[in-house]
Order: sequence, then C-alpha cells, then structure tokens
Amino acid sequence: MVNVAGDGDFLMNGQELATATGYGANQGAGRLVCLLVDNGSYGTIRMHQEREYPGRVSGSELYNPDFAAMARAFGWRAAFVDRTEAFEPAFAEALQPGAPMLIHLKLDADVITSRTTLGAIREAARQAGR
Ligand SMILES: Cc1ncc(C[n+]2csc(CCOP(=O)(O)OP(=O)(O)O)c2C)c(N)n1
Ligand SMILES: [Mg+2]
Repeated sequence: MVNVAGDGDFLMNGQELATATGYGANQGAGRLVCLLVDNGSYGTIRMHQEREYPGRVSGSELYNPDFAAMARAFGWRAAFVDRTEAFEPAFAEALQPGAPMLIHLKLDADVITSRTTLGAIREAARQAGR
C-alpha cells in the first residue's frame, strides 16, 4: 500500500507510524510505503491566498522537522529525495522486505500543481486587480 501525504497532512497524523510499527505492518507479502510530499507549506491554502489576496501569505508556511529522522525514530526505514533521479532507487528499496519505509520528497513550494505555479497564480490575480 502506498500512502501519499502532504507535509501539513503528515504533521497532523504522522504519529500513526507508531500504530503501523506496533501492529507489525510490512511483515506479510504486501509493502507499506509512505510518500511524504514536503513543499514547506499548506500549499492548497496558500494557493487560495495567492488567488484572492496575491502576496498576502498568512499562516500557511510550515517549519518542518527532519521527516526521515522522525520516521526512523518510529522504527521505519526512510530516505530523503530531492532529485527526480533519486526517487526510483529509493522506491525500489521500499519494496524490499523490511520495516515499512517513508520517502521524504522535497519540493519547491512554487511548484504547486502539475499545471501552474504559485508565481503565475499571484501574477494572474494582480492582473485581475485583486
Ligand atoms: C484535519 C484537517 N485540518 C485542516 C484541513 C484543511 N486543509 C485542506 S488542504 C490543507 C493543506 C494541506 O497541506 P499539505 O498536506 O502540506 O498539502 P499541500 O496542499 O501542500 O500539497 C488544509 C490545512 C483539513 N482538510 N483537514
Ligand atoms: Mg504541503
């Protein structure tokens, strides 16, 4: 099972790693992998802020811990990935037998969706007179 979680999301529920460890997750045939997408932001909220009040960022920044170290502290394996090429080997490792694995994916906050950037959203809102 692959769980995809944002950094904000994970900070609300990440302690559930302990439950997975406690119940011996990953001991059967399946694999448990957590992909943690860290853009240092409540990105969805920031997107609304930029669209309605361009440049007025309020409370949507995140001050993140070392998520890979955090996962290891819960008995998980972990990898830190900040380059596309590093993802595949990390994912292959996660599919190997062992403890469940968290992959900490570091992204630039500006890359808010696959189709646009925060900068473009802010600029469009300014052009629209907001
Ligand atoms: C428990 C809970 N609190 C608040 C929200 C409101 N909310 C919706 S999206 C979001 C931001 C999530 O940030 P993150 O997990 O980092 O994902 P990103 O948008 O950056 O990809 C928040 C706070 C929610 N959905 N659930
Ligand atoms: Mg985020």
